[in-house]
Amino acid sequence: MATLDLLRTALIELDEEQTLDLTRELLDRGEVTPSSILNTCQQALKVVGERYERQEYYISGLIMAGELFKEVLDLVQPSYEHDPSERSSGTIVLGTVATDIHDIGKNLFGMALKGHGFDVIDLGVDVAAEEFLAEVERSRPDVVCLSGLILSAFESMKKVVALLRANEVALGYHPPIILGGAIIDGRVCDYAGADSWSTDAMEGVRICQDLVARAKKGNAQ
Ligand code: B12
Repeated sequence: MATLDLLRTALIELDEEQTLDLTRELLDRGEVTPSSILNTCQQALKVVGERYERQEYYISGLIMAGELFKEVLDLVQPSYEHDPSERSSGTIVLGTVATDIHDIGKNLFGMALKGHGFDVIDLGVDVAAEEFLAEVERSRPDVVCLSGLILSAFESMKKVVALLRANEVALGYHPPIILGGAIIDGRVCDYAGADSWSTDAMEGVRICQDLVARAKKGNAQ
């Protein structure tokens, strides 16, 4: 019988057939939530990353793990869809910062935001600070979300924050900026000068909801 533990092992071992069969079975049985399936896969990818670091897996292992996660995401996605007739929770500009091409976590976070009623403008990967600024000028989002998984992303995040902050007067408001991605923590957040951070998509959604609620309260006063 399928369990989250078996799914974790199948993904760590890069066994495509097992991973997809177990995901389908878990979804069909409905005893675990779609989020717990994705959390399990996120943990498995962390282990794949550690094996890559120890040179037990090559780059092909990272690629395979990434592709497998995307296939799992395709199976899980329908459970996340939002009723388009509901009012928007706010607008988010999202992107993976310059020099970084990791997008699985960004896409997953984007999907979770949409599932909670946010309009998401996804700028893609390897996004320059200037592109973030241009989009913020255009769409005036409630929150700007930066994703990054490699060390060079820290510098890119810092650049985005500095550029947006330097243009606040012209923009006429202070767009909150939050960071996310496997290797982000409080120190990176402080270094970049961002407002908040998370390594968990659902917590990221809650942070966006809080920021939007706070801004609304501020405007009402
Ligand atoms: C898959 C993978 C790849 C794939 C990416 C495929 C793709 N389309 O994304 C490929 C093979 C392309 C790749 C390439 C590289 N990778 Co890579 N990769 C990984 C791996 C195994 C998994 C990443 C992943 O998708 N995780 C699953 C997702 C769901 O997790 P997540 O991204 O953290 O996202 C979650 C949260 O963080 C959050 N979230 C994400 N974004 C945001 C944003 C906001 C605002 C918020 C609030 C939340 C949020 O939501 C998600 C769900 O909860 C990680 C290992 C790891 N620990 O993560 C290494 C890892 C990130 N890679 C690493 C490296 C070194 C590389 C390469 C440099 C390898 C090389 N020699 O070429 C290149 C870099 C290329 C580049 N310029 O970007 C290192 C980085 C180490 C470091 N300190 O810099 C890691 C940590 C592996 C390791 N332990 O060594 N990689």
